[in-house]
Amino acid sequence: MEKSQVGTTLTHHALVSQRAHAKRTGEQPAGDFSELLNQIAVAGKIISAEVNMAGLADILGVAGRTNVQGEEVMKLDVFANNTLVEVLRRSGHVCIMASEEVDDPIDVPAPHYPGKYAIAFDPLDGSSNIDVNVNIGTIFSIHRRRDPYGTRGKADDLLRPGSELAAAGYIIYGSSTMLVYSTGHGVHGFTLDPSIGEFLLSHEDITIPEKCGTYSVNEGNSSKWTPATQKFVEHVKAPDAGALSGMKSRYIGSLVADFHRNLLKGGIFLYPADAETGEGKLRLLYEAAPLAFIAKHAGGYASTGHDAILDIEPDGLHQRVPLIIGNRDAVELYERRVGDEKSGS
Ligand code: AHM
Ligand code: MG
Repeated sequence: MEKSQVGTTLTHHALVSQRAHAKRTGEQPAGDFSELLNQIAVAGKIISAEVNMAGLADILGVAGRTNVQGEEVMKLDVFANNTLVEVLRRSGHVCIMASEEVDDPIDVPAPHYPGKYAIAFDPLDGSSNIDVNVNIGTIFSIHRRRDPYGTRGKADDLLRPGSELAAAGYIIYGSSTMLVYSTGHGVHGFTLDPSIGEFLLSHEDITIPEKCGTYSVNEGNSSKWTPATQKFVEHVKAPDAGALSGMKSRYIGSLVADFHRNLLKGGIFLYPADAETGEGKLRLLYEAAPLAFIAKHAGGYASTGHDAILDIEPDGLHQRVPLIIGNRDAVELYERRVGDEKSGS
């Protein structure tokens, strides 16, 4: 994209991409997706402002506390959820939503126009880090509704494999606020310029670096790992065990932050299956699938160890999966370790 002195705003970038999509598919460019992304960015700016105020406003993740004006204040993850629901409901571009914070699908009742997209989000990922001023983020995934002329969306519009996603992304609230998204044509990052309140293109066409130099896993859980995970981690941290060894360890405990670092620097993140239950911790629709979509379009890969994350047919909105994500060669090595374990070699 052409560079200009004022920078490329997210809105402009999305409009240009949508026109390119329309040209490829022969559809009329309606601008709906750009407007939807713009509304996600608006919600992100509101959440970002609240996150930055958290320490001052004394709302550090504790529900039911009162602020200095004596008003009851909302827990930050509840605030983020309510902001997204309200902004997206009014956007006119969403027919149904699902949130990690809410048990059931979130309807878009009249008078709001039921738009053509279904959206799932983790409003504030890494919430255990809220109280300690560590990066947290919002993750979102977007499907085109199945029935373009239906009146209301259905949960089925969301219960689909990640390979069918129209777009996905995340907003990270860190030393600066960044929005990263993909519609399947590159992964692009925008940094919020607080002085003008705009997300400006800062990372065009992100590709994960070839060298996978970092592994990110909660090693405190190692006693609950399968032998395949244990072998894999032993290998990557061994100083000189050949390819994909000698990695350094970095674990923040905020998926969005761990993923973002590995995306920019090269690395593999693991939240593997618990050996006893076979289950992972992270949610397919709100965390694994959107980040798997981003990883794929940046040249990386995501797997449970058995299956590609993007191929999984969800069996429920809140389904959990093991998540191994990052550089393709490293994730494939993990899959081979799981395969060896299965075959007894
Ligand atoms: P959350 O959605 O409740 O914040 O939980 C998900 C978080 C991820 O951000 C992070 O990768 C993981 O949980 C960390 O879990 P653990 O503390 O078990 O290592
Ligand atoms: Mg989360």
